[in-house]
Amino acid sequence: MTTDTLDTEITTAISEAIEHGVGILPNVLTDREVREARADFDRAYLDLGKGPGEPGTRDSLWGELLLEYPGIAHCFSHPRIVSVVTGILEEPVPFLEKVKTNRYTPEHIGVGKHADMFEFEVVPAFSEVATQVFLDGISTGSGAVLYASGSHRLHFESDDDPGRKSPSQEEIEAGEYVPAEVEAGSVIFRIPRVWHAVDPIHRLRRYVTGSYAARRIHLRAYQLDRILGCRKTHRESDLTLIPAHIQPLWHPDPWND
Ligand SMILES: O=C(O)CCC(=O)C(=O)O
Repeated sequence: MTTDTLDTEITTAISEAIEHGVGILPNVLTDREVREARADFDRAYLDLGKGPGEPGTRDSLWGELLLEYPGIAHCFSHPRIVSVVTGILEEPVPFLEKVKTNRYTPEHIGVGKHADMFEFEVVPAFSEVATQVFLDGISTGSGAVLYASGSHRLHFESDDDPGRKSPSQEEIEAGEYVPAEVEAGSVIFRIPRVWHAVDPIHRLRRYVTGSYAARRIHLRAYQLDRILGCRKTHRESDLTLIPAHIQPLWHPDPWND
């Protein structure tokens, strides 16, 4: 594939995520990288006590222990993934707020319609994006991500509408949803507020997911506790334990003080 094609794929994923709330970057990982990531993923689930997976369950792992598995850590700093995140957030070095993996073991009912939020508050536009690096393909037959195009914008602060309230769960349920389907090794970029759901799952569904934030908006002192909670880590955490390729993304500047 030529450099021009790769650049076009990146700019397309950025503009799709901005317009629709979901953007796709196809075939980011090579077949070999997918195999390595799957092997590390399965090992992490056994090492960290999640077992081989019970039908009907979603098992998540998160925190810096995941970064000890190179096949998983690679999914957070892959240059093409970081390029798309940088473009969406307009942030030269995005802040990797949270690292996580999800495993759905079939048969699983999927996930109901919702938007990711702690409270029904409006937020600054494009201050966060979640990446989903899929290690198994998803399709309308099994585990597609369903989303309501453009719904993320209803949750953004607006100068024209200072008293804006975010939509209710009833409105989210009533949205019009379209499927996102990808092959293993491809990435979905999701603006957390976009309304989304997951189709019923009939095949193993594994992915590695990062939450990236715009430093200029999210790294205010009062949010550090939340970030530390997300990471299950400590302010004193030893940065040298974080792989060198992750460190620039991981380190919040205010901790330099
Ligand atoms: O598994 C997915 O694709 C999305 C899960 C989900 O809805 C969420 O984490 O908010």
